[in-house]
Amino acid sequence: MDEKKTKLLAAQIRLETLRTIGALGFGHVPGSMDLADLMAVLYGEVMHYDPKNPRWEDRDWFVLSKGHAGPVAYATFGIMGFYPMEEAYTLNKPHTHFPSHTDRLLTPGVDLTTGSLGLGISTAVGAAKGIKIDGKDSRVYCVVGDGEADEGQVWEALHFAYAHKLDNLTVFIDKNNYQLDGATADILDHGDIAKKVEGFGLYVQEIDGHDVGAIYQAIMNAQAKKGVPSCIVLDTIKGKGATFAEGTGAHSSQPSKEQWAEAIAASEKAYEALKNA
Ligand SMILES: Cc1ncc(C[n+]2csc(CCOP(=O)(O)OP(=O)(O)O)c2C)c(N)n1
Ligand SMILES: [Mg+2]
Repeated sequence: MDEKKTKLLAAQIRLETLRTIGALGFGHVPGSMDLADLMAVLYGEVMHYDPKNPRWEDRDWFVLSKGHAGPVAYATFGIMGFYPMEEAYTLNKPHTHFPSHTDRLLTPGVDLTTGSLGLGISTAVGAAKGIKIDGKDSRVYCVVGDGEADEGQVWEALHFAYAHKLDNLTVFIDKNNYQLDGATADILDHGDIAKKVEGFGLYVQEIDGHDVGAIYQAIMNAQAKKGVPSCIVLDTIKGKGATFAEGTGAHSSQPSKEQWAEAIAASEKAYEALKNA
């Protein structure tokens, strides 16, 4: 894996995520920004896809079960050439193809519709099973939020994935320790979520979700594991790379014009610094 290139891509994804949500002025900045490193590894290094043919039959699938992070997917797809990046700056405006939550009928690159928490992983498991039935080699990558994991159907999906030996499925849990109303530990404590998933029979790894090298290695380990689905728990910082959100635990953001300008300028600077390094 080209670590320098991947870090640069992650910085570009963060910048375009901010520009996309910034064009509207408010939205799910924190839960989008913390996935930029994962998206850079997946779309820059790991996944097989064709931006000119998003429904290519042999593609790998990506399911953003925490669908409110749609903007980080739109930024990634725009950068990778699914559509001109500027199109995503119509986020959530009338007649847009970029709703705040991902919709497979509206946006090229979105494989399954999500937004109602718990739904995405259930359909991702179905996709992984379907791919097996069709005898294909494609893989399914699905991102679940740690708050989302309060939903019972997340655990039903894991149960099914284990029982059907879906080793073409990798589930990422974005463990940023916050959900809509506050800290996950205060709302409905999971305890050690990695151990919990392990108890369902999956092959589980827990890593720094902002370390692109570690993410890549964990995905390679997951791919090498035969007969069981995998889960990678990503330790992340909600809002990573957004000056007004990082470290606040906030779920959505409506910063002032000045705060937007400051955040985008800081993100541009971070991107340029990596580009010139
Ligand atoms: C079934 C369902 N219930 C409630 C919501 C409203 N909602 C949207 S995001 C969210 C919190 C999700 O927390 P988490 O999964 O930890 O997301 P992240 O921290 O990654 O943003 C809630 C309750 C929803 N989208 N779907
Ligand atoms: Mg969370």
